[in-house]
Amino acid sequence: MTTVIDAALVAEHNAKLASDLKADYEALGGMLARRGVDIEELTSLAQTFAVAVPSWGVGTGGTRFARFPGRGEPRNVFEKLDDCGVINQLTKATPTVSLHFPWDRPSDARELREAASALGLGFDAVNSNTFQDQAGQEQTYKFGSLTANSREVRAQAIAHNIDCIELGKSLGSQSLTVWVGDGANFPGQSNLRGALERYLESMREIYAALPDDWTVMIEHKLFEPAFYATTIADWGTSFACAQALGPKAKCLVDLGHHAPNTNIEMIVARLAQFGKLGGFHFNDSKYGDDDLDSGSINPFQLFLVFNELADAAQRDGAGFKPSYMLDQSHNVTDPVESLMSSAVEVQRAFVQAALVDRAALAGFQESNDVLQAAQTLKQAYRTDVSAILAMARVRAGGAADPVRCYRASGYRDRVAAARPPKAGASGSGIV
Ligand code: LRH
Ligand code: MN
Ligand code: MN
Repeated sequence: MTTVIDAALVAEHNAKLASDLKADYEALGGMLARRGVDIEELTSLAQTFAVAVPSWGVGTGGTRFARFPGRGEPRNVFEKLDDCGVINQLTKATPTVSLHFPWDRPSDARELREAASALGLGFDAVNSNTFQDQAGQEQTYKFGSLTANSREVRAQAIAHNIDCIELGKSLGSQSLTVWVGDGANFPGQSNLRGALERYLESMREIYAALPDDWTVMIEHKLFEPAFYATTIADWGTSFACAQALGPKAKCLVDLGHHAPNTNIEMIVARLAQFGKLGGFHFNDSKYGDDDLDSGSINPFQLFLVFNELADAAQRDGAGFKPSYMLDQSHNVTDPVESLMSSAVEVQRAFVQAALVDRAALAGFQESNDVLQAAQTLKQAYRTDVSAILAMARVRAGGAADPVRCYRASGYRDRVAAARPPKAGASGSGIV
């Protein structure tokens, strides 16, 4: 397996931080032991955590208004994989990549699969894209894709999704995520019920092309680019469609795709209860689909989501295994640094949720001791588990401090020299 940053440099970085880490780890271990918690168990648990990196996240994103290219941006899917390799090498928490087609369409799928495995990477869900016209395409998605009035447009969108499944199969992926921006900008523009009927009709054809061990994940989003009525706007619509399609259809929750203040953890609980929680796109937001780094705005919400996931895991056992993916895009930070930070923040929420004393919580709920129930969650959330995360990384060969190690490696300078800027690099900042 190739490493993209010199392993000796990572070892040197870890050696410098070793005594501080040991002291922090022992102090935390002592504190947790007084609560009856074994730090070693938590560290092993942290090592089981994995979240996929979105291929489109390693390029510099943009907004609907502007795009400011970053230094050393990857120019193709192989370079994107290299960046993903660095993220996993230093965090040891991102062993898979989620590809987006046609942005990442390889000319040779086997070559791509081999490049990934040389970096120790595999592939999570593949994403289709019918929210944007592609060069050489016959029909336009201006008025929708899977819900379009035109039979020809729908057929093209269905064929693209089936093509994504075929590509995904050859890459070892096992799920397809479908997000469509279809909807209306004005009242009266489309028949609201008719659009959903056409969506289901199209999705049935895509569903029929799924291998037995595959899942199709329906991603809802409140608005944008449709500003009046988005066809798959909410988890209720997503859930109803997943139910109508069958057991291989599930729902994907992108944290940025809800109205401000929506109780996302409750959506997670509902979907888990009814066996339809397929996966996540983790990110953070203040206003809308902001695609900011996980945990940067509302880390307590992220913790509460993981608290529901811990509850579902306890109830449903090993069968409960939603996909964890990041979905973010940046204009102002180095995407590798941002993705590493996000992966660590999601892992932090996972470990903090494992610290919740579930038996005590259930007892306080039973006796209606509201204050103590809330405090039980807060105690876990307030615990700084950074030393556990760092120890889990170091033991797995990652970096004690991924961002510091990355900066010391000079990776960005090296790729900036090797990857001269390319105008309008694809795969980021479109939505
Ligand atoms: C839509 C979305 C969806 C797309 C990605 C680029 O806003 O979250 O997941 O595939 O952004
Ligand atoms: Mn998303
Ligand atoms: Mn989004």
